[in-house]
Amino acid sequence: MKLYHSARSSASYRVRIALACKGIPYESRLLNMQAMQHASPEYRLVNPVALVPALDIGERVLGQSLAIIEYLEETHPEPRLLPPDALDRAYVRALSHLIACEIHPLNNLRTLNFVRKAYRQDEQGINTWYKHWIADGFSLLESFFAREKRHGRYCNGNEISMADCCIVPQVANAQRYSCDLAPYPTVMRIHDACIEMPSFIQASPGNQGEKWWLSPIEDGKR
Ligand SMILES: N[C@@H](CCC(=O)N[C@@H](CS)C(=O)NCC(=O)O)C(=O)O
Repeated sequence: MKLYHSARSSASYRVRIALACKGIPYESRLLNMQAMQHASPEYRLVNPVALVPALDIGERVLGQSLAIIEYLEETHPEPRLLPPDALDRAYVRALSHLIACEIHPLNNLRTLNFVRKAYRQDEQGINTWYKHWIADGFSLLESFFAREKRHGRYCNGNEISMADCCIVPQVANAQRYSCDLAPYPTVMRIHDACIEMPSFIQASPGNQGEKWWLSPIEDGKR
């Protein structure tokens, strides 16, 4: 398998955590998003929607981090990232979607670039936007935890799940923008417990190196 990803992309980080938790080996194809490599014609040959991550499994290239994690779960069931009980699974998926669908897109690169350009915002304006949507989304997460009462050391009791693969990268993004995370103690407690684990350390942005992907020819995409 080849994973096309970017070190600080939270959607990529989700998939790296899942791969590391399951101990699945892969070749890293690191894209430099600051250099807009994800939008290059070369990368569009790999993934026409110009987003990371993408997982090349040989006969197909898979996109969308949660779809990739669910694929990995079905093909490599142990250790599991989705619980055996249907209601628990719905809970884990709801939490994952809350992060991936309600929080992440509002602060994605192209969203921020659009706000910057179309509304003529400087870095201070972008920071205000970013912090607003993090505070809004993290409050939703705290309310969700408070109502469901299914969390323990991790999002779903004491077992790592797909929701943990989502919460840690989202916190990393918020920390990068110096958001105040003190009002979200449950989120932070779960985050702090997860990042001690070797699989989360292995998947972290700081451990991805800086060997950028350059050659679609080498990857057989031309
Ligand atoms: N829903 C997608 C989101 C993928 C995504 O938006 N990735 C970001 C990096 S975290 C990206 O490629 N952004 C490029 C852009 O916004 O132009 C997933 O979960 O894979």
